[in-house]
Amino acid sequence: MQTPNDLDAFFMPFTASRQFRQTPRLLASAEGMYYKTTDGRTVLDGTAGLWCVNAGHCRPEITAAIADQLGVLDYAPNLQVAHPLAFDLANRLRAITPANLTQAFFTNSGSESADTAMKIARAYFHARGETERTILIGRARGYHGVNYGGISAGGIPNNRAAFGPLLPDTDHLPDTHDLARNAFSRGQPEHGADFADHLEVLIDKYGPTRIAAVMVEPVAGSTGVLVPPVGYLERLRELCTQHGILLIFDEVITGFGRLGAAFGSDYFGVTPDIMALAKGLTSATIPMGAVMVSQEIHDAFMDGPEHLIEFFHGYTYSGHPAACAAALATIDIYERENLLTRATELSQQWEDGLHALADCPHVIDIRNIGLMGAVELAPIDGAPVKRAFDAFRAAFDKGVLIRTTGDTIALSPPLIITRAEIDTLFSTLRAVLHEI
Ligand code: PXG
Ligand code: PLP
Repeated sequence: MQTPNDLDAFFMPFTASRQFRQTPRLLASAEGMYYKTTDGRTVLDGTAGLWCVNAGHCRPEITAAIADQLGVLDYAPNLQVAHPLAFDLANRLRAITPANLTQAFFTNSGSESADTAMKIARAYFHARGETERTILIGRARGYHGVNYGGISAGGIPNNRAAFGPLLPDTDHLPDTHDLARNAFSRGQPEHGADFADHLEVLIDKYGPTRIAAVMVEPVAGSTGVLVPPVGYLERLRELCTQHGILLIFDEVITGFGRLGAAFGSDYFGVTPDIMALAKGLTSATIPMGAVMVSQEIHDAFMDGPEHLIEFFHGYTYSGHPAACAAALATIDIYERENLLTRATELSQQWEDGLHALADCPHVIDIRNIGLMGAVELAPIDGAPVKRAFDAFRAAFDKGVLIRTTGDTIALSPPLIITRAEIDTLFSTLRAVLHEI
């Protein structure tokens, strides 16, 4: 593959693009745990692409399923007509997600899943005649994609600052990051279940009948792997149930084995009313997301004359045949290779290897859960973000892809990673931290 000689026409997502165009990093191909660059170098994928290539790259069973499907039925709408694979996939998801989640709505990304989840929550209360319940509560440092619902409920300042006014009737819980009490926790931090109690402050502020839903990531990923304190998610669930508020888990990252259980909900033993999925659903081969809802939520829509549309929402590509084929083949691999629980076997080595970096320069916190990890660095005075970005570039030059957010390095390899590759990942990171 030729390196493009004019990089100007592509308006790049979330990129320091002027810097990028001076020293482009271009990926040409991938297999298993590795990318190959356009200049022929091999790069170990420490981030599963963007937290999404859970089954590893270019798995022949998935790519063949997609190719075969495209040769048989390239596209069919699922509006008023439909195709069988969408039902097959919905049934498959019903079987592997928590038992109370029974219907799947299909989207094309995590952003669409997050916005769809919020729309379902509001429309559910609308259908029940509780028309005052419109407020959507997210969390500081939460990431729910980049559409207007997602950035309104989300809590990442840079993703919100330039785009206002945002959606009204949104508010936020505080984030659970507490360096003073919890730095260098292994797994779930001990302190901070009480951060959930802030929901009571919001219920007091708005009144008991105004809040429709609380949406959180079970583990906040994009903001730098914030692991929920022991008891926190349980407390949120309890308060939501007590006050008639729907609990939405955004499992776009934590779904499909990232923590060592099929879903974060299974890992923590806390069940939401609505679950947003994407990324690992197709191991990122074809863009696809899904929103799982409970029978009760689904049934609230099944009212009125039978010839009328029940939910005025949907995408041209909801349940696209190639995406359904990709998802079904991906779930086959997850089940055949026990990938959804594989992180459990590797998590002790992962935790030990990661926390061994605590003696490296600049490190102020290390966090881990399942096959997610974060190394938080002290910012350079007057130049926040630069230190982690220097680490990213140095790691790439040494043949390892990591992800950075703020001054935190985030890691989330494909679930097929070997023990030797985990060692390589951390020894490279050690060298990087001593070099920058
Ligand atoms: N919810 C969560 C929890 C996510 O992590 C989305 C929604 C949005 O998904 P889409 O498919 O619309 O991107 C995400 C996506 C990063 C990074 O730097 C993370 C994501 C996307 C881009 C960058 O960590 N997560
Ligand atoms: N914009 C226009 C003009 C459209 O006609 C449509 C869909 O028909 C959309 C946006 C939405 O596109 P999608 O369904 O792919 O999200």
